[in-house]
Amino acid sequence: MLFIPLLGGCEAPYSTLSPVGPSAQMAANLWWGMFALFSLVMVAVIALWVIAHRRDPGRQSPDQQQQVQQRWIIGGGLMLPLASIIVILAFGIPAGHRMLPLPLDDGEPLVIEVTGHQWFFSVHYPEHDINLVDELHIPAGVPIDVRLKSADVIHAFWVPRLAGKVDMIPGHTNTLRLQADAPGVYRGHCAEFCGTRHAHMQFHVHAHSAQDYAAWLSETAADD
Ligand SMILES: [Cu+2]
Repeated sequence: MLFIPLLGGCEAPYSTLSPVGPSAQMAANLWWGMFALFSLVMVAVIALWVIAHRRDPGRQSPDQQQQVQQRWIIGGGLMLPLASIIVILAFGIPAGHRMLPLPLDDGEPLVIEVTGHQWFFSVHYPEHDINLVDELHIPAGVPIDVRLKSADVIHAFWVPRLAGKVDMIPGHTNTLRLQADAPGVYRGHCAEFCGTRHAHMQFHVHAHSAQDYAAWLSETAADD
């Protein structure tokens, strides 16, 4: 109950709990699953604490007392955390796997290169030779591979409503598979402290319908 007022903040533009893409949806599902599981554990622990306080200890021999203690250590201290971790991994590992830039059943994903700088993102469309700063334009409903690089220090590329965050490492390229299910403007931010202006290192992802994207592409390519 205590959490309900806090969840009101989850509609914000940076909220991972209002996902608009498949991999963000998986992360949100995992979050809700973990929230439910840990809420259940917390309620059970509080209930046991209340029962333990009210219970009449009765007359137990020291041997019996030790047996009860051992049972609780094995059950609550070993079996319960182990079972919780196994359940989370059983859902978490397949979810993480599906977020990888795996080969598609048909066709190739659109590739966009994004390079982190202190303190902006330069965006390059290799197929169309389009260059942008702090904004990406993508077609909605199709997978995009964002190739992430850095020109100086470590940054991280994160559009919370579309996908997980991935580091941008100097001398190395990481690929993030990203998809917006609906047209809209989605906010992104550098998610790795990279210097004094890190807090201002923001960008926007504009997701267009197929028609609008084609129009944007021909207009922007002509301007360049
Ligand atoms: Cu940063």
